[in-house]
Amino acid sequence: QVPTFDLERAIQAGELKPRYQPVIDLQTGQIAGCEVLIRWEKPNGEIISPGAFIEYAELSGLAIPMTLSLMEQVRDDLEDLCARHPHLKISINLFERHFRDGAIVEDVKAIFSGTAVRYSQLVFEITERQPLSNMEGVNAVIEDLRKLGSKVALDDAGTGHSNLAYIQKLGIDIVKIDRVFVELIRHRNVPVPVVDALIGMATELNTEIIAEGVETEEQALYLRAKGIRQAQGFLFAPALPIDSYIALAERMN
Ligand code: G
Ligand code: G
Ligand code: MN
Ligand code: NA
Repeated sequence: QVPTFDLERAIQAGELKPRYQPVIDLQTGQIAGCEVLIRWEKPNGEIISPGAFIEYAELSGLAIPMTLSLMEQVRDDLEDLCARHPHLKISINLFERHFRDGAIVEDVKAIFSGTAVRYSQLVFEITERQPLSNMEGVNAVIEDLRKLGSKVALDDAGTGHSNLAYIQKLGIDIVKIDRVFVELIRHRNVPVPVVDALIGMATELNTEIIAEGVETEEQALYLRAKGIRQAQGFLFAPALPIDSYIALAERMN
């Protein structure tokens, strides 16, 4: 439903813009960082969610230029904040395409080297939703990103076909528990075995955990009681425009 030409033109015109969803430290209540989520802001004020064009971007080959443009904007938006708060992390979603076209590592260097955004502040998310075809490419990209000092997160964990061995082989630093599992938590004291199993898996692998889609206090309390430190979701904030994100990050740090 999105014509090629229009998405390509929109990238050039700077209509694809980053929003920033805060990631909260459940122990301290401070902001640990953010996830970058793209939005298409039309000149007429209409805002289109990525669900409508992300698959098209992947198929059309526009995933790479779109992510490049996004990373440049992220750098410009967050350089000052990162200089003041070097512990803040920035999480960027990658496409499957990035693991076939190894250029992502060179692009990251070209965009962020010599800026106040350190490589160690960057996290790259790989979704588990789609199968990763080229495992050699995936492993090489992950290795190179980690060599820079960045971290790699498995996004949408639990929705795909990953097992312990698969994730261990990838060399993942962070597991992001998908919101379909967090949604199952109704009360702080009522166990949800599938959530506990994912936490157990991440613990076994010695990775950090971020819970996604936290919408209620009960969910946050349940997760915190399980030792989970980081969470994002509408309970805290949706993906925010840059000015709101910076204001919040300054206030909560
Ligand atoms: O923000 P929202 O919930 O509408 O995002 C819908 C989907 O689009 C999510 O699965 C999210 O991971 C994906 N998405 C959002 N921004 C980006 C992006 O910049 N790159 C990639 N690859 N996926 C994104
Ligand atoms: O696949 P990924 O985890 O990158 O997707 C993040 C998506 O989830 C974004 O589209 C974001 O807008 C959405 N999202 C973020 N927080 C919540 C939440 O608390 N509830 C719901 N339903 N969606 C959320
Ligand atoms: Mn994500
Ligand atoms: Na997810």
